[in-house]
Amino acid sequence: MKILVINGPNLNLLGIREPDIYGRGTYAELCALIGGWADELEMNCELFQSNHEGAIVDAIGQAYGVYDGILINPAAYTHTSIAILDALKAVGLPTAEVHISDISVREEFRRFSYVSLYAFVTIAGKGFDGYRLGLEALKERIRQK
Ligand code: CA2
Repeated sequence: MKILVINGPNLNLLGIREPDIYGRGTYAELCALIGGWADELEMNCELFQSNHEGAIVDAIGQAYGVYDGILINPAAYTHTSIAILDALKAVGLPTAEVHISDISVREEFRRFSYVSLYAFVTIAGKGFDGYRLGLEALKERIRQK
């Protein structure tokens, strides 16, 4: 089972600011955790991070026929990007959305997610553990197909 894990803008900067919201872990630590969880779950995960909307759209488009599912934290593009939503719809892969913080209790502009209009599950507010929960949900969903 091959999963593309996509992290959006500024997640490469995790750990340097706002530890009360995002924790103290760095992006490198998050990647190592995802790698360990993927091994435990016997899933093959590839990690992709970009600060550019078009690069994320391209990565989703290129996932077609290569991956069985997508785990995505679109970061700020969550709340703005119809292009990412359309790319996900176009490739039609099972997609789990994850947010480190609980976007439902933060500023008003973070409460709406375009990606959640396509994702079969949205996990928010569980910190880095949300990525493990997202992988588990994807495994179950892809198994049932
Ligand atoms: O909670 C999440 O995972 C978010 O997707 C994170 C985004 C934010 O725009 C979304 O509303 C919720 C922000 C990602 C990175 O933000 C940083 C902030 C300070 C220091 C390092 C990264």
